[in-house]
Amino acid sequence: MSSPVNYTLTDNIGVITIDSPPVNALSQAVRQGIMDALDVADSDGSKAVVILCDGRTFIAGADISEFGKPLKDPWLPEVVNRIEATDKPVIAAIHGTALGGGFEVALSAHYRCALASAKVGLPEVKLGLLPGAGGTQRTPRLAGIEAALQLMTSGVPIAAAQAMEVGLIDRLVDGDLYEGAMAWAQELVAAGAVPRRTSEQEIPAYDAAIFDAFRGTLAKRARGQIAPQRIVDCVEGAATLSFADGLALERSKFAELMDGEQSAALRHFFFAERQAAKIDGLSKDTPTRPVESVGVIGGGTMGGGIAMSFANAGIPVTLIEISDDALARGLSIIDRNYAGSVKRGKLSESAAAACRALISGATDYAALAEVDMAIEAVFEDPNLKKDIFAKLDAVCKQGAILATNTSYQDVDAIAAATQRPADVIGMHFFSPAHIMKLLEVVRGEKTADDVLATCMQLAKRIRKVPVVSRVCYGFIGNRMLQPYGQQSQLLLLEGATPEQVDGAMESWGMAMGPLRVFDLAGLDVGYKAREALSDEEKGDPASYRVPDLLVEAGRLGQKSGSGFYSYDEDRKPTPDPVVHEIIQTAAADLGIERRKISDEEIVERLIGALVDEGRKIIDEGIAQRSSDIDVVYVYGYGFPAWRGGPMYYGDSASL
Ligand code: T1G
Repeated sequence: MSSPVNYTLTDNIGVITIDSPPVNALSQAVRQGIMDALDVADSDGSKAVVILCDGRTFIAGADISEFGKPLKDPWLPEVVNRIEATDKPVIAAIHGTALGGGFEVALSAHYRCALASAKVGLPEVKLGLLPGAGGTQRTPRLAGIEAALQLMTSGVPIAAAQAMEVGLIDRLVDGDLYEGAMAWAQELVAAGAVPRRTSEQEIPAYDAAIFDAFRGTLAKRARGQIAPQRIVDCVEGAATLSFADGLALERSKFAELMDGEQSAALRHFFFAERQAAKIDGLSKDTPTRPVESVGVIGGGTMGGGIAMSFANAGIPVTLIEISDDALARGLSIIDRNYAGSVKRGKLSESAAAACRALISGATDYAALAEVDMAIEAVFEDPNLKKDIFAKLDAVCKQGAILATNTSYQDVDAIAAATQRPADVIGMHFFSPAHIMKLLEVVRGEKTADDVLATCMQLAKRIRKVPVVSRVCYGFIGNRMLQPYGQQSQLLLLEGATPEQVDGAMESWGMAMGPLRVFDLAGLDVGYKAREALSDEEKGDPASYRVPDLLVEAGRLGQKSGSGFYSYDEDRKPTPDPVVHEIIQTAAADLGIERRKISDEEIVERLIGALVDEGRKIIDEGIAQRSSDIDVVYVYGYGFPAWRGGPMYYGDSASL
């Protein structure tokens, strides 16, 4: 099989071109190809060497699919050290995203240029790893300690211009990258430039206190995660050891992480997220419908956030409300959200204004006659939803996709309210909809394949992570939330306090404990939903007795200043003795004897509840695969990705 690495000698410049779709990952063949090309370059009279890639991007990292298998020679550290040792100038020419080992290849070159549109980054930490091919040693020598720590512990890529500012890139190329890189190589040769080896450069001045300060920040920001702390150790090594010893330290820390549970879980999750976008049995070239305009019905918190998600992707939106006042309120929520995004630096003023300009409002459904998609986002009243879909059926053009944002209702029953059930689908966003990445795409019995394919493609366009669900009460995420919530209530009655339950789960890695989540969502939501159910449908009274008592005492959660906790004006939760008494009274009424409960029991019962329900969801064919459920819980419910997701964790912990 031909090598994915091509070498040519052009005008006394050696050109190494890597062409290994989809992202030029550093597979064994690519690593070997680079070594072979360098052998030729050593003796062909070339005056300099340019390394660049064909296809969509410069090298996007080590080949993750090789991880966990016996590593084959040449190892990447050997390749990058070989590049740096070359006795003539080596220039890396970057486009797309030079990430991980790909950027380490560029760092081992003597000079670096890039298109302005390129990005560079060291995202290994997102795989529970650290840059293991010299990145922890070369980055601080070029960019300084602080920029290096920030780049590697965040794992977030930076734009080429920013990289140039900190010294990671030397030159931006306008126009054709190959032409620009070759011209620069000739300039360097003409100027008598020599190999400028990063390993021989001194670390720029720094404050030794930075390392422990960073460790402290990471202990909070990346609570429970090992890789960020090891990155600090390696960068500290770069500052205090010789280059060779620093490399040895990096190698040993890398091996420790690669063999660890957190990296295995994060590598699982990397592929799980990409697998979730694939629909078993649906051909990759299923046609899709154009979606160049969208209507959103309902201008509440969810409708406003959904409208913003589309506007932020450049898709015009018509927001429908029942009156001018309601519409004004809806649009003001959107204005407030954009102002918040600008204040937090997420969007520039001009970008926010451009997105906002794409959102218009109307109170007459006739405004939806030409939209390509209409998304209903009103409150969870099944009859109201059916009325709305009957109206959409009458107003929207043929071929328009009719979607509901319902978080648990029967999409098939909603579809039956129209003459076009094949055009109906669920698109369940998560609050706040303009921020949360998860999108449950709910496939009805009659949903057409092209409608499903369109929504999966559209999800990526509006920067969401789609997961397909079949129809059941609560689909995937909210259905699993029920037994999880019930267990949390039983634990309270049996002896735990809200702060113990939440503390145990947050120490374990959940972004937010269950009771804080319920206070955030509003205890009155569940209370109202239960009012519509019979006692039999409500299930075990113990699973909702305390929330009912709290709501009846006016404690609705954050929105009312108290729920399972009391909240100050900044919504900071404080344990509340009143709640402890309510719990103890409820336990007595239910004849439940209270006892001391360990954190371990709390974690085991709550995560076990998620896993058990997840397994039923798989057995019933509601989710395509268990890794899809992992994606739902990490992106929608704050489950720690470094534990792989509930199903991965359940299997690995033999729950
Ligand atoms: N290895 C193997 N396959 C990869 C890959 C990689 N590094 N990156 C992407 N793919 C596959 C992916 O599975 C998918 O396959 C296809 O490429 C398109 O990806 C020693 C140890 C580059 C920004 O962490 O962030 O280097 O599903 O759908 O949205 O220090 O892929 O089509 O069959 O994501 O346009 C460090 C991971 C590795 C970068 C493109 N590098 N990749 O995003 O496409 S560790 C990373 C990404 C390392 C060294 C260490 C993204 C992307 P399929 P995609 P995209």
